[in-house]
Amino acid sequence: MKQKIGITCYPTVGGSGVVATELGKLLAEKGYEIHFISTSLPFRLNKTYPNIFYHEVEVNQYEVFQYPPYSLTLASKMAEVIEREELDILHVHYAVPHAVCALLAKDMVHRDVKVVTTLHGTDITVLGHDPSLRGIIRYAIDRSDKVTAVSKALASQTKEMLHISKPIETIYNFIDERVYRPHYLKSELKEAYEIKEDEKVIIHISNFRPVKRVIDVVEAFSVLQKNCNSKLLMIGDGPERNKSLKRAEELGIKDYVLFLGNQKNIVDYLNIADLMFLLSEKESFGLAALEAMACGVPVIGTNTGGIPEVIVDNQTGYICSVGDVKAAGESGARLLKNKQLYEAFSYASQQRVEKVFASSLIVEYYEAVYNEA
Ligand code: GMT
Repeated sequence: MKQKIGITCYPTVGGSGVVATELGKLLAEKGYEIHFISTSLPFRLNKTYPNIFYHEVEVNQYEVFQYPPYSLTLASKMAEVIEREELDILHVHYAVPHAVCALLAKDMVHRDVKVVTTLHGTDITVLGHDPSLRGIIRYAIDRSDKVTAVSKALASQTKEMLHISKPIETIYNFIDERVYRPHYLKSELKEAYEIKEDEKVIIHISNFRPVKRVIDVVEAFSVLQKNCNSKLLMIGDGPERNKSLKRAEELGIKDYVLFLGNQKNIVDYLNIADLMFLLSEKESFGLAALEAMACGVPVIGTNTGGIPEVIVDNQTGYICSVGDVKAAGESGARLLKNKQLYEAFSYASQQRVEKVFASSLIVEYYEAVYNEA
């Protein structure tokens, strides 16, 4: 019989929530019983599945607490669901607080549930530097039955930073290839945005946090734009949006940069794009790059975290140093102007997704982890 699996993630927009939800959906399609335990319905859970259940964690504010007790409420809900639904596995995304909550829940119940923790980055690359949290992150990793990380870079960084000897298995992000593929609706959507037929489309998709270096994206585009007739689509929203808009004004390229905010049908935008910029200073994997590559869009990325494990330099895109906007812009323009080279990169991008990041492969890796646990 297939295991019963509880999944906890941040259900709002974000790569980790996407990976957790898509994994739950694919496991459900393979016959597993899946129980999402989170504060709201994961946003990608957009279809009905008879074997997917959702257990809401209701975090209340009490006068006696200065802060709402999210972690305690979650641990308590996890314990309740483990016992009532007879879960075999709790797969939690993020070491803090989710793995800590899962370990607490495991301790509360009379059932040998196994805890599988997936590290997505921020818990290590940001929180791991905080001396007040290092101990609890190390505890969460050491006590989990199995730990996975979304890139080799993240796995080794975690081991080094936190002095962890426990094996951390790398399982890459994946995409649903039924959704992320070339659609060829280029001309209609381009027209809707008044992008001319011969103009190239550069795309950036992120949450506009400072680590994403969206100002670099605008600056790199400004270099590219000098050599190649093009427009930049900035998709997403976050703290650096206004600064990047201001930078576009300063550089005199405001009319060529379209800030579209958060969008649902990302695949449609990827299908009018010719090139993606992902110029982060920290990025444990870069799911947005993978989604672009699946649609045949080469990516220019930075030499940081897991990005070089996704983009093969000089084959599916280019890798440049963090902050080197000149190299990013110039290599982008060169690629877009060489039709033959561009087509080879586009094809190689799709091939790489099929061979290395296919959802069927990645789901099997997670199943093996569950069985080992
Ligand atoms: O990129 C973000 O800021 C969102 C973050 C998240 O928690 O969803 O994404 C992280 O997890 C994704 C899924 O594993 C990775 O593809 C992203 O690279 C990673 N983000 C960072 O490391 C900054």
